[in-house]
Amino acid sequence: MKLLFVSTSVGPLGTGLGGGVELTVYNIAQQMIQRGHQVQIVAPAGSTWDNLPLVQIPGNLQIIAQSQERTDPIIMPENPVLANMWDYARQVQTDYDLIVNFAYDWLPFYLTPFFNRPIAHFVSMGSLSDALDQMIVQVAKQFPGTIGFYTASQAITFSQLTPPLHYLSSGIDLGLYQFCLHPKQQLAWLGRISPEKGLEDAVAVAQITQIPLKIMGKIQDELYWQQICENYPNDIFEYLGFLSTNEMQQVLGECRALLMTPHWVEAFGNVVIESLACGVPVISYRRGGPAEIIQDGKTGFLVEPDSISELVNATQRIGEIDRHTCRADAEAQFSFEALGSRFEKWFKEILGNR
Ligand code: HBI
Repeated sequence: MKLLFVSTSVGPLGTGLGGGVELTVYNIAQQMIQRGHQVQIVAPAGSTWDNLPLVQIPGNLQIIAQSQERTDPIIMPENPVLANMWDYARQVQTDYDLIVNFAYDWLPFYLTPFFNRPIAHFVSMGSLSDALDQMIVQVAKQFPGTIGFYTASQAITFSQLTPPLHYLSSGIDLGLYQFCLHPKQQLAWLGRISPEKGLEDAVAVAQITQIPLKIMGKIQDELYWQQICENYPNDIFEYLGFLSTNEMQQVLGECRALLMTPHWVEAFGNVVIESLACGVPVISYRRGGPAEIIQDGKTGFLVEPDSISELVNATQRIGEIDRHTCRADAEAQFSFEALGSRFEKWFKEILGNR
């Protein structure tokens, strides 16, 4: 298949601003190439991936959807990179069999009927915007089978979606993650530093348990980060920055647990399977994707959403979890190959229905 991937519009690839969907685009592109398909990725200028075929498009980034209100109208900046990426896709569409959209934005869904090539839409978050929800529902109805999600708990946040819906889960290149059996006395928190990720809850757990917290990820909301630094003594947490996968997994593997504190319905939680791949159990609120990935009591603990005291209790019980079970679970369910097979099957189904 000749595949054109059109990336998220909120950050160049490789900067961490695109969050989990960056890892998803990277992994699927690699998997499709390994399976003999042709892939071209269209992404905002400034993307740093040098080992994948990238077309870099200039323009102003989209506002991140999770910072807007559900009833907000669709907002487009002047010289929008989103529109510029899709104008490029329009120009080259006849060179490809299938276009794959990874942007969580209104425009690609609206443009779908104007293209003469099928578009597969991978939806990377739960419902956030009435205007976008309506467009997703419309495309699901007009082009059945072309909408994919990470998980069922993410998909049910959109009402009246016409089946068939595809749940692709996620997957990682397990060879990049080393299993670590003997951790240090420290906890990890991983992800975009933005209010919906609930970092302050993990810092509170570190403060109560007096176990140091290693924080890794892109600071997306400076003000939010400043508030955390002001509210908590910084001897209990250390911010290590947005690290490469290799550097990140070295720190993560030495932690007793990863704390997942989503204040929203996390669509999946790639950081959960990265943690399991290192043998690190995950403690998370029972909400969204992580609740479908973590096996409570086996590969981590699921607790009452927003209950810091239950996070603390689970942290104190973490020795009950066998770290080998965590790694084995990542291998069984979230391997690179399993991910590639799911996406390849979805793409072929869309082309087969043409
Ligand atoms: N917001 N408007 C918009 N467009 C995106 O593509 C987008 C976003 N917010 C977050 C995001 N993408 C990714 O970080 C998540 O999909 C993982």
